Amino acid sequence: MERVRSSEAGAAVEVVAGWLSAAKSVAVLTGAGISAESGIPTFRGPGGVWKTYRAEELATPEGFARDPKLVWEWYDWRRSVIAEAQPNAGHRALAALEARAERFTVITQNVDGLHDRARSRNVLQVHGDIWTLRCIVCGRERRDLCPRLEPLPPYCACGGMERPGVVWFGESLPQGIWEQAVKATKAADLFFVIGTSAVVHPAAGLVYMAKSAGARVVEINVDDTPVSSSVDLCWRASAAQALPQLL
Ligand code: BV8
Ligand code: ZN
Repeated sequence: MERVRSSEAGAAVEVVAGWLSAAKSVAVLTGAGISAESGIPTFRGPGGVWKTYRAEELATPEGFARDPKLVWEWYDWRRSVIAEAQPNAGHRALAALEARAERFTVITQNVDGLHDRARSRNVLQVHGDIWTLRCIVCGRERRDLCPRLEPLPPYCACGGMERPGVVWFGESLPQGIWEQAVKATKAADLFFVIGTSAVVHPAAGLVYMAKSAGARVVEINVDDTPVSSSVDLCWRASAAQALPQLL
């Protein structure tokens, strides 16, 4: 297992570019780190959003039931930050790399929609979408791109309160999307895990699934993570610096 540090980034580019040209099907798991260079704070890093808030209060059904207004204030703030953000060179490089393999799937834990805005064509949002609102009474979903919702919490035409269309802790992932993510992971001969602390399951489990299905696994992260010791190549670099080098 090769551990390439950013100082030997040249070596990483050569090796990964070689694996990419030989790959028929590529799957990529991304986390908040790929959006960091778009100005969107990560969850667990220095200055991460979980620092100012506690995850269990905000990203759980119990937290929402207890204080829907507080949870909505947090999501409304995040929506306003994301509305100002642009896809960065990392998102754009991933979209461009799609043409390099017969099958190329982006599996993202991010709810910011930046992969779609960067024109990636095959994106699986396994933790939902921050722009989607879902009524807790009638279940109707709608996309609302207005970064400052009025009133908070928002209400559905049926009178029911709406929640963010994201997956909270203790909630299962959207069935169909998760199945597609597993299928793409098992079929991949090259798997990237980019900008995730790999502590949230079942998403983080895709890395081990790819490995045991025989894929080569490349981690692109500025830091060590629990999967770093299991991947074939650790590329210690930011996503916006590393990915464009593969083009
Ligand atoms: C479920 C909501 C059950 C959306 C989120 C014990 C063991 C295993 C699992 C569990 C356990 N106890 C509880 C669980 C289950 C739990 C879980 O995993 N908990 C963890 C914390 C222990 N999981 C769940 O509850 C999941 N559901 O299991 O359901 C079930 C099953 C069947 C039927 C019914 C129920 C649901 C998980 C989804 C939770 N929702 N958020 C939102 O508001 O965004 S999770 C939250 O963390 C975000 O969604 C985010 O996507 C996710 C992961 O965070 P990351 O993306 O990795 O971001 P982070 O800040 O952590 O890391 C950033 C990384 O980037 C760092 O490594 C950093 O070094 C790097 N970086 C920074 N800058 C850069 C960079 N890398 C590259 N370039 C840079 N420039
Ligand atoms: Zn409704």
